[in-house]
Amino acid sequence: VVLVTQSYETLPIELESLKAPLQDYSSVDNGLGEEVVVLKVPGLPGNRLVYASTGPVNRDYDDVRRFSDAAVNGVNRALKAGMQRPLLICPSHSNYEKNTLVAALGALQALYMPIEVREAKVKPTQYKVCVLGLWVPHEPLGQRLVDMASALESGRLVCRDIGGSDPERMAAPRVAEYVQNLFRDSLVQVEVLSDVKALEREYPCLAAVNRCANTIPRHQGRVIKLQYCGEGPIQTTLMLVGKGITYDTGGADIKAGGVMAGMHRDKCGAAAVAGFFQILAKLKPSHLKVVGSMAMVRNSVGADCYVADELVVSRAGRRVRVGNTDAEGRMVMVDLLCEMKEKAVEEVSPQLFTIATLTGHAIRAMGPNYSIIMDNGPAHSTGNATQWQKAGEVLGDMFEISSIRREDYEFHKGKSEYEDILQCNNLPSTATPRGHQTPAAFLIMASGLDKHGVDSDKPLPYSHVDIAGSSGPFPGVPTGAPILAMATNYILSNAH
Ligand SMILES: *[C@@H]1O[C@H](CO)[C@@H](O)[C@H](O)[C@H]1NC(C)=O
Ligand SMILES: CC(=O)N[C@H]1CO[C@H](CO)[C@@H](O)[C@@H]1O
Ligand SMILES: [Zn+2]
Repeated sequence: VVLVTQSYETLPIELESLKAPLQDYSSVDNGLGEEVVVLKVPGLPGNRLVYASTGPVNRDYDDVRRFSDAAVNGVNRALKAGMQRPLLICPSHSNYEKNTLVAALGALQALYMPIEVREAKVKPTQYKVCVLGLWVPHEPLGQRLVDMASALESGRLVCRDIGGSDPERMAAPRVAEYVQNLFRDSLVQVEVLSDVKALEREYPCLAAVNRCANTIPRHQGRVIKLQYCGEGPIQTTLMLVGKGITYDTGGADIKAGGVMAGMHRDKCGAAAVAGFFQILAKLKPSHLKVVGSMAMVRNSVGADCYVADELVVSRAGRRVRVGNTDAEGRMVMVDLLCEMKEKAVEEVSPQLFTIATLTGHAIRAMGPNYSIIMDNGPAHSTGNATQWQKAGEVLGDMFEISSIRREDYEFHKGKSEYEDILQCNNLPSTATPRGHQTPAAFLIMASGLDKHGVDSDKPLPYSHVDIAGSSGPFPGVPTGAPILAMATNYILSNAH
């Protein structure tokens, strides 16, 4: 038994029997509320109890992540103790409607095994545990909890597999293969574009980044298109573009001084898009249509790499001056966003998104554990960023909100007659004021979304999501941000 709770004093009546041993133990250890402890409790399954307290949950500044953090610690301790069949008990808490599910997701995060390890070991008997049990007071609650935790976790697993794996295992062609296998016989349609001529024609900014990697067959870029269409009349259409840089060397403005390590994680935006589709495939929400594009490209250095100063004409017909090849994320997404914009006019209530580990500045600004969301005019006027932030709080997938301002547009205006738009300055985002906001303005300008503002004939709500901070630590395992917030906002809110 792994018990995750704020305080054993307030355990519900069904768990009364766990109180006495904890009371007894607390008489010799004041640290019970802070450290994870293992107690011998005769009569319990396995005769032992792991107690992982959340500590006091301060409603002024704490949030439901206290429960997932405690579950991670509890399960890790259980693994150390050699438990093969942990039963997670996290009784409900009056301030957090979904704290039990959040704890279950924390436990599952701790039990994740990287795809490289799974593929090398093959035998399920070598997984971290045989089974994870979840305790609930009534059986029907249990089925719902298991279904929900399994569906959400399967999406995060896909996200971690793609986002967390090394640049060869998850090179673009192999990501395409993984995604095709994953969605075979599901409601998600997959289309993979690999023809370099077609990529150059349809997505010139993406093709510029891909030019160097394209000389090495196993590193060649892919655009992976996904589509899900739920039953019943469609009420909302989500259009998602994910950044999938399988490795970011920085290009010829190369990442120097030891900052290149970890850059296989630059594909976590596209990985999140795939993960969200996996949740759609499992939960099959009605009235919802989702269209996704994963921009899988390697930003390599070599004789044919794109360089600063080049002029590239975007799909929307804007002449873009490359300022820094390390600003490749916006390049690979912008023409896919433009294509979404073209399609959006035929969709029911479309909402467009880019999801990307885009800027170091996002981490500088908000710290490592927060996604940042920024609305364009139409999305801002309906309060979409605020809605995402609220949805994120339910399962502990946290957001900060930023605003796109006039300075951000000004920053990307062409500096001479040669170009309409400047892609980037010559500094890293961390050394640039408003370094995480300006790329959103670039994406709006170079995709032509600026023609779909609040005052236009056809306003299109668009939000840019920067997950550079929240995607997870390296070394370490990707978090799966922001798919829990997305699932809460667009699937769970309708289903229950
Ligand atoms: C981010 O969250 C993790 C997990 O809760 C925690 O271990 C880490 O200390 C946090 N980082 C910062 C800088 O707060
Ligand atoms: C909370 C909120 O108003 N969300 C909005 C997000 O954008 C779509 C499309 O414009 C609206 O329909 C939602 O109401
Ligand atoms: Zn880069």
